[in-house]
Amino acid sequence: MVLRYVEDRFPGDYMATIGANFLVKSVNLTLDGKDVRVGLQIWDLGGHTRSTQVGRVFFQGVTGALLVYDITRPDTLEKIPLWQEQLRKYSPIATLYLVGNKNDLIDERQISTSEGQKAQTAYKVAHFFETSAKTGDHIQETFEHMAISIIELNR
Ligand SMILES: Nc1nc2c(ncn2[C@@H]2O[C@H](COP(=O)(O)OP(=O)(O)OP(=O)(O)O)[C@@H](O)[C@H]2O)c(=O)[nH]1
Ligand SMILES: [Mg+2]
Repeated sequence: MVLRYVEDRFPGDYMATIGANFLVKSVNLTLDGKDVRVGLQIWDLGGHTRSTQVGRVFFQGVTGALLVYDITRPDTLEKIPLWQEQLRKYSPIATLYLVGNKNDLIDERQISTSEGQKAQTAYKVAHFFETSAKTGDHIQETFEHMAISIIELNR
């Protein structure tokens, strides 16, 4: 998702994120009808980061987070509360998004949109999106919705 958003590419082969990657992007956003230029600092955490000693370093000072699950794999949705717990502990003010990714995999879908929304309510996450890093569906919308929410909440 981050590569699709920042570099507009989708490498087909799986490369597990070791530790974390840090990316930056400058974007023009519209706030109160005015165009503003905003610098985004994005940490992409590997799936193993949560349970490590250094994990805490990445969670501190976070202003917003996308909690991403795979709509074809229920186990990934089940792990969301564990990530949430870390974020609430170290960054209580972070604006959270529940994101169901891979919505291009229509035949393999195991979590419906309404089940995703139910999880959003159950987990008390502020926002919900479904995306595809492969097709680009709702990628820009999700990141920029978060950027605008963060700015609005922190001014
Ligand atoms: N069809 C489809 N495949 C995707 C999509 N997003 C990611 N993938 C594939 O799913 C696999 C895992 O994607 P990653 O983005 O590396 O997953 P990750 O959550 O960063 O994994 P870790 O870094 O190990 O935590 C890769 O093979 C991707 O090509 C998507 O939207 N649609
Ligand atoms: Mg990764």
